[in-house]
Amino acid sequence: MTYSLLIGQKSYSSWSMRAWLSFAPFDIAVTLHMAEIYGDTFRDTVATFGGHRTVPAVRTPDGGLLTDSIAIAWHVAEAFPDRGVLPTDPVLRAEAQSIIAEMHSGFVDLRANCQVNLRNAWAGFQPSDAVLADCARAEEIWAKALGRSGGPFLYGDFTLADAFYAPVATRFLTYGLPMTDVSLAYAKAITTHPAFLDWRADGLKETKEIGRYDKAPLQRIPFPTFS
Ligand SMILES: N[C@@H](CCC(=O)N[C@@H](CS)C(=O)NCC(=O)O)C(=O)O
Repeated sequence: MTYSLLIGQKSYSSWSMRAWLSFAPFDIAVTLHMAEIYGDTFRDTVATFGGHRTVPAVRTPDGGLLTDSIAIAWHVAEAFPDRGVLPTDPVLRAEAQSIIAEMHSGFVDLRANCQVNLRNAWAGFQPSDAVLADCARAEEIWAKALGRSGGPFLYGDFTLADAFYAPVATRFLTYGLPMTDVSLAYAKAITTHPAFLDWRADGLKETKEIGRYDKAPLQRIPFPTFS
């Protein structure tokens, strides 16, 4: 038995991306199941899986149920202590746990105004002061961690902290939000990680757009990619 993970559309579901990146980069086998967020069958699909109203949800091999992304992350950290999912140094580990929790409960204005979209970017987006304040806090967190680790990820190798900040980094790219060179290098590291590339490639095969995430009359431009 492996883990079962219920996700939303890969182009759009930021919380699902976090859950996927809590397994795949650490070589933890997981079977994916799809529920179409904002689709007619969403509630029923989630309920049939055993979840509660939202994705992601995880069924563990021994029958446990996790219905929130931070619970999934903490479970992975507990169940796989030798996979480098969190820093081993106790001080860095505490910091990583703190910034994961901050991401999970915060960045409200960035999340509300800049929905994840891996299909395309938008030209001409004008961020509010509240969005810019969230961006500044993300960049502050990244600059501190990357300055210490030397990158490419927050604690050197990819950890759960990167899983949680991945959809923050992609929002900078989708909305052309101003970013420092350090943040851009981090966004490049995230979006060229093999687990992210697999996720996005699958997302690009999804045909249906989510109308409420459409930013018209802003112009669609290609989502930035890096080699
Ligand atoms: N706090 C939850 C949030 C999950 C969440 O809001 N998921 C969105 C998809 S990205 C969802 O299921 N939306 C559908 C809905 O609310 O009906 C978590 O961390 O897992």
